[in-house]
Amino acid sequence: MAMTFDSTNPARPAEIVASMPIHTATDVETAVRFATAAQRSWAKLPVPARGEVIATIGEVLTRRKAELANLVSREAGKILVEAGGDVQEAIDMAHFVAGQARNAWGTVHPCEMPEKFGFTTRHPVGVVGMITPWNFPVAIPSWKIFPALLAGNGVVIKPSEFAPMCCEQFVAACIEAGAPEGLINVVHGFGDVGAALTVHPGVRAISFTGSVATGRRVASAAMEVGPKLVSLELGGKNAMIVMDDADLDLVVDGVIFGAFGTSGQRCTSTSRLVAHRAIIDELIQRVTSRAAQLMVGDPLVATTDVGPVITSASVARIHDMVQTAVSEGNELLLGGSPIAATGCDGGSFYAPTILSGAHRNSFITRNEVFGPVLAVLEVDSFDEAIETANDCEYGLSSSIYTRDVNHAMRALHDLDTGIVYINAPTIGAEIHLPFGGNKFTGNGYREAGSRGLEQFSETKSVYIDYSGRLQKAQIDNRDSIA
Ligand code: UN1
Repeated sequence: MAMTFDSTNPARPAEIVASMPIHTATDVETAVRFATAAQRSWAKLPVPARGEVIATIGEVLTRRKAELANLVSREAGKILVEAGGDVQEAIDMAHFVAGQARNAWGTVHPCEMPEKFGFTTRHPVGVVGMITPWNFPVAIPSWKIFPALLAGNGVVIKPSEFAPMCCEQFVAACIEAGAPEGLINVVHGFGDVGAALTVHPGVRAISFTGSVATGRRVASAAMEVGPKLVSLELGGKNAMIVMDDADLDLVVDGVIFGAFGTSGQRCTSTSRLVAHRAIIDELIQRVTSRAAQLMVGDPLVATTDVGPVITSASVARIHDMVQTAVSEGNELLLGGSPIAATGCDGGSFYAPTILSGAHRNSFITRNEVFGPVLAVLEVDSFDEAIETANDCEYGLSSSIYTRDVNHAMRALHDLDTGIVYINAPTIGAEIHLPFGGNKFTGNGYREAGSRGLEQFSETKSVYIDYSGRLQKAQIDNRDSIA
């Protein structure tokens, strides 16, 4: 009998959402064997035929959207509308990737020699290992699994132990839609299962989304036994700049959604509010009074604005970080403590929190909180705002609110992040644009969009010479060596 672990509802931890097996290295071995065998015939299917299976997965997800959203809400603690958005992202991704199946699969190039041309094409990498977080427990697996399947790969995925059932059900939908037996395998458990997957010689590529610390371990372990293709999607410390000409009504809506949506647990969450001195007092007053009205509570209740954070350990970590900020002299304007919610015994709730007086080197400015905590920084000018936003180890998302087109254009050029928003908060990326970031946020890959296939396929460059003679590039078409 396999050992098991429970995933629980973060709003009501007494409610067990699922009981899952704790897999072992032997189970990982079996999963890789299944994926390897299934991948061989899957890769023989024409790409549009693979795309049709993905399109059908989109239909199954659409039909099961409400049920899956309910599960996301119960297992990951997202309020229902956001849980629906999580599932919708996977549906959108299915449509997009299915469409890619009938799109260009490479590029054609003229050659420097006559009667010769070149083109590129994509090939599967084989079996892809995936390690995914709990905060987008349906969307993130879809960003990885659909392009990996389209590219002709087999999959072994290890979801977070905090939302294993969401992944299990997502994969069940893929199988219901016609993904072949053994092609997508889920392994459950803790860090050692992810580690076994990472170093398995049958796994050619590893796609990881999570913390910088774990990402570093995954990458070095994979390279130790590799080389392997390793793509990392790590943290963020995303800044929203508010200039003195901004539409403050729009800003307030944006900050509230960006900082406290998903209880601040998106890697794109707005966690630094970089505000111009001329408007900072009014902005702080308006954001604080709006945040004070947010309904924190059961994510299944339609009137709830902010659900729980994922675990009681998260509550403790967030609280510790807020206390460090306060001890450094940052002023606590709102929140700053764990709270209880009606009907949610033992739920892991943290009050929406706003700290002012932070500066560039403050603890709260430099460290990712992953909770409903916003730090406000004051700046005097556009240049200082950009420098402040960029003074950060991470480079995922950023935003600027301004009505000055020159400032907007300069900001989108100068902000050192993979995603930039103008007059919108730092969250809310759409799946047909590349997603990912600079600096410590990743290692250069992008997920989703046109680049989503890159991490799951090998590019092959092909030269066809129909001249009937040996043609030496760089030599025959030159008169001399000079
Ligand atoms: C994440 O936080 O890990 O852009 C992903 C967004 C979402 C995805 C976030 N579409 O906020």
